[in-house]
Amino acid sequence: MPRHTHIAPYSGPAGGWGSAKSVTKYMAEQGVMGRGGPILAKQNKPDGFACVSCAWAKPVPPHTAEFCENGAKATFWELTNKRTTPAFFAEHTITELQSWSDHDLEDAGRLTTPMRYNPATDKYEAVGWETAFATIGRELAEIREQDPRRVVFYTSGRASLETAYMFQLLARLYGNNNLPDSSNMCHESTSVGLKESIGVPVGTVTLEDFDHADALFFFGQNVGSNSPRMLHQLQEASDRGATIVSFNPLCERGLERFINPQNPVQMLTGSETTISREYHQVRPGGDIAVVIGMCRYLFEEDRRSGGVLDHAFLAEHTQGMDAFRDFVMAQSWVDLERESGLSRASIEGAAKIYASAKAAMVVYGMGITQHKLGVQAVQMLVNLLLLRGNIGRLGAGICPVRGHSNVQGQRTVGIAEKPELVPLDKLEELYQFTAPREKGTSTVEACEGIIDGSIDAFVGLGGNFLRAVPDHSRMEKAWPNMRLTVQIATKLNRNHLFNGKTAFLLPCLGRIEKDRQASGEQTVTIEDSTAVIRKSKAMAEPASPDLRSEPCIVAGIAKATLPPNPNVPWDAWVGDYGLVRDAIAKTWPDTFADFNRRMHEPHGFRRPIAASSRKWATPSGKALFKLPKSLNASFDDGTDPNVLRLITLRSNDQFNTTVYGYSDRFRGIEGTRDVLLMNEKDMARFGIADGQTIGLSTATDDNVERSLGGLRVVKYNIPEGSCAGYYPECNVLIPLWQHAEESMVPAAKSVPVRIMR
Ligand SMILES: Nc1nc2c(c(=O)[nH]1)N[C@H]1C(S)=C(S)[C@@H](COP(=O)(O)OP(=O)(O)OC[C@H]3O[C@@H](n4cnc5c(=O)[nH]c(N)nc54)[C@H](O)[C@@H]3O)O[C@H]1N2
Ligand SMILES: Nc1nc2c(c(=O)[nH]1)N[C@H]1C(S)=C(S)[C@@H](COP(=O)(O)OP(=O)(O)OC[C@H]3O[C@@H](n4cnc5c(=O)[nH]c(N)nc54)[C@H](O)[C@@H]3O)O[C@H]1N2
Ligand SMILES: [Mo]
Repeated sequence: MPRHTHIAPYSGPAGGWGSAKSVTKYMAEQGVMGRGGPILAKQNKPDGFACVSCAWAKPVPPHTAEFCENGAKATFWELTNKRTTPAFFAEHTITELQSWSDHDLEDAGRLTTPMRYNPATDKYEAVGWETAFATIGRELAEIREQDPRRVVFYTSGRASLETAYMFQLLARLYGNNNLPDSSNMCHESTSVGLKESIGVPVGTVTLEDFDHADALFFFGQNVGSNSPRMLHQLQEASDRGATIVSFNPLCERGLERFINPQNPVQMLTGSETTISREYHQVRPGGDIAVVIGMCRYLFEEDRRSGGVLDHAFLAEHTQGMDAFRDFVMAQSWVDLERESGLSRASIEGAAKIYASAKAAMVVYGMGITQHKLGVQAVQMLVNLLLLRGNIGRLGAGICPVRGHSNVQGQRTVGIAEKPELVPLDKLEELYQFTAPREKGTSTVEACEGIIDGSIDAFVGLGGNFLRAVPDHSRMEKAWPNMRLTVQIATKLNRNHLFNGKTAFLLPCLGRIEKDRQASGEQTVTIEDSTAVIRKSKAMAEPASPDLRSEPCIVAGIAKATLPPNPNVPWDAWVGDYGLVRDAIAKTWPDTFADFNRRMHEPHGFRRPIAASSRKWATPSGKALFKLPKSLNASFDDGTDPNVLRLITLRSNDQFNTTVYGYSDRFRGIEGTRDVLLMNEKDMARFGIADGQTIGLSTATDDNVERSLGGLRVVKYNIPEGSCAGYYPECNVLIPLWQHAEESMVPAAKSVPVRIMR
C-alpha cells in the first residue's frame, strides 16, 4: 500500500489528543473495536494483565486507566483479528516474504498452527505438535551427543517467570549455559556496571521515590515513546515543584511537555505540563564528559563553601572517592566541552540543580548503555549519585528503565549466560544432574558462533534475534548454515524467513490470552523495572485453538530431547504453573519465599535489593567509585570530519523490531522510516539538501563492506557531527565487534558512518 509521506516539525505535546486518536486508529485497524476497550480497562490493574509493552512499574492504586498509547497498541497488536494460517503460507514462498517489510510481516496477523519449513517448495507447511517435538528432540539429542555447547537458547524479554525458569532448566539439563537474552543488547551494561559499583544488577528506586525526589536527571531515555506511563510520575513530580533535567542529543517531546490524555481538564483546556526545566543536547557518547564536569563543579563548590558532598556517607559507605576526585580535577574544561558538546555553563547549571536537591534520582536508558563505554557511563551516573549520598534513601537512587515487560525478571530466575549468577549447586540438588559450569554465549558471542560455524542450532523463545542484532548481511548469510532453528513466536517476523536445514515455527499464546491447563486457567508472574513481582491474569480467548502455551512448548521440547529425569516434573508443571513457582521458591528461597501467596497481593512484592537499603554486596562491602577510560564513550575519536556518529532510534510507532506503523508523531516524521536526521551545518558542509536521498557506509577498517542506501535526509535539530536513523533498518551498519567493552551490548548509539551519494 503506498504511504503518504509527510515530514514537518511537530508542535504539540506528548500525550494529548494525538495520543487518543492514535489509540482509536489502531483499535480499528486491528479489528478489535468492541473487545479492545474492556480489555484495556484491565491493563496493569491488580486483577488484570501486565501490559506486554514496557517494563515500567504499575502503581497501586492504579490510575483510572493505567495504560498509554503504546501499551494500547501492543495490546491490539496481540489481540488482532488477522491470522497467518497455513493457507497464508501456502500462498507465499519464503523468498517472496523476504521482500516484505517488518511491518507487513507482523501485520499479516497471529500465527495459528505449528509450521515446518520445506526447502523443496520454499514454503512453511503445517505440522502436528507431536511430530514437531519429536523431530526437534531427535536433532537436539544428536547434537548433544557430539557437543552440547553447539546449541543456543535465546530469550526475548517477554516470557513469564514460569516459562523463563523452565527454559533455563532445559538449557542446563541439555548441558550448556548458552542463554543469551534481549538484555544482552540492552541493559546488560547496567547489570555489569551497577553490580560492580553498588553490588546489585538492577535499579534501586521504587515508585514511592518519585513522590519525594526534588530533582530527576534523565540521560538517554525517551520516556514519551518507550515508557509513557512514567509520564504520570513525572507530571506529578513537576506539579510538586521537582526539577527535571534531560540530557539527550534529540529534543524528545515526552521529555519536554505532556498533556495527560486521561486528564479531562488538561485535554479540554490544552494546558500542558512542562517536564524538563533544562534540556541539554549532549553529543552522542558525551555523557561521561557531562558527569565528570558536574562532579568537577561539586568538588570545587564543596572546597569553596562546604556542605555540597555528603562526607559522612562517603566515609562510611564508599571506596575510591579520592582517586575519582583526582581524576575529575585533572580533566580540562576544554576537553569536557569538546567531548560533551555542551558549554561549561550548562554543565555547571545542571550541577547546581543537583547540588541544591535534597533527594535526586538519575533515570537512564539506551543512550547510556549502547556505547563502547556503556558500562563506564553507567558507573559515572553512580559516582554522581554517591557524592551526595543519593542512593538508598527516600526520593533518591538510580533508575535504569528496562525494556521488555519481564526482561529483568528472566535474569532473576536464571536466564543468564554467566554461570556465577545462577545457583547451579541448588539446581543440581533439586534435579539430580551435573550442571554445566562453563560460561555460555552472550548475544554477540552467539552471533560470532553462528558466523564461525561453532553453533549448530538456535532455539528462540520469542523475539526477532536476527533483526535485533548487528551486522545483518553477515548474519543473514551465516544463519541458514545451522542444522536446526526453532522459533517460538506469536507473529511472523523476518528472523523466521531465515532457516536452518531443519526449521520450525511454533505458535504460542500471548500473555493476554487465557491459558487453560489440567488444573484450570493459569496465572503467570513478571517483574517490573523497580523489582516488583506480581501476577498477570489473562482475559482474551486464544487466537487459535491450536496454540500452545510457552511452558507447554518448552516442556514439549525438553521431554523429546532429554533422557527422562524423575526429578523434573515437566507434565505436572505444565498442568499447574503454581508448581513451577514452588520450584522457583525452592531455588531462591530468600527472594521467592511464599511465592504462590505473595503474587496475589495487590502490590505484588518487591524482591530485596540490597543497595536500596545501603547494603553493598561488593567484595569490599562498600559502594565503589569507578574511573572511566576515556571521556568519549564511542568508538570513533571524533577527529575525522567525514565521519558522523549515527544514533539508531526507536520511533513512537514501533516496539523494537515490531513496526506498528509509520508515524513518528513527536518527531514529525510520517509515512516513512527510511530517513536520516542530520544537522543543518553538516548538510551544508557535505552539500546535501533537505529531502535528498543518500546512503551510509560504516567507517571501519575491518574489510567488511557495510552500507545502507535510500535514506531521505531530514534537516533536524541534532548535534553537529551526529546523525540518526531507525533501528532495525540501520543495524546492517553496526559491526558485530563494536560493542560495550565489559557487557558486550552492541554500540547502537554511536555507529561511525560516512555519507555516500
Ligand atoms: N513503545 C515502545 N516502548 C518500548 C520499546 C519500543 O521499541 N517501543 N522498547 C523497549 C525496550 S526493549 C527498551 S530497552 C526501552 C528503550 O527505551 P530507551 O532507553 O528510551 O531507548 P531508545 O529509544 O533506543 O533511545 C533512548 C534515547 O537515547 C538518546 N540518545 C542516543 N544517544 C545518546 C547519548 O549518547 N547520550 C544520551 N544522553 N542520549 C542518547 C536518543 O535520542 C533516545 O531519545 O524501551 C522499551 N519500551
Ligand atoms: N540498532 C539497534 N539495535 C537494537 C536496539 C537499538 O536500540 N538499536 N535495541 C536492542 C534492544 S534494547 C532489544 S531489547 C532488542 C530486542 O530484541 P528482541 O526481543 O529479539 O526483538 P523484538 O522485536 O522485541 O521481538 C518481536 C517478536 O517477538 C515475538 N513475540 C511477541 N510476543 C511474544 C510472546 O508473548 N511470546 C513469544 N514467544 N514471542 C512473542 C513476535 O513474533 C515478534 O515478532 O533489540 C536490540 N537491538
Ligand atoms: Mo531492550
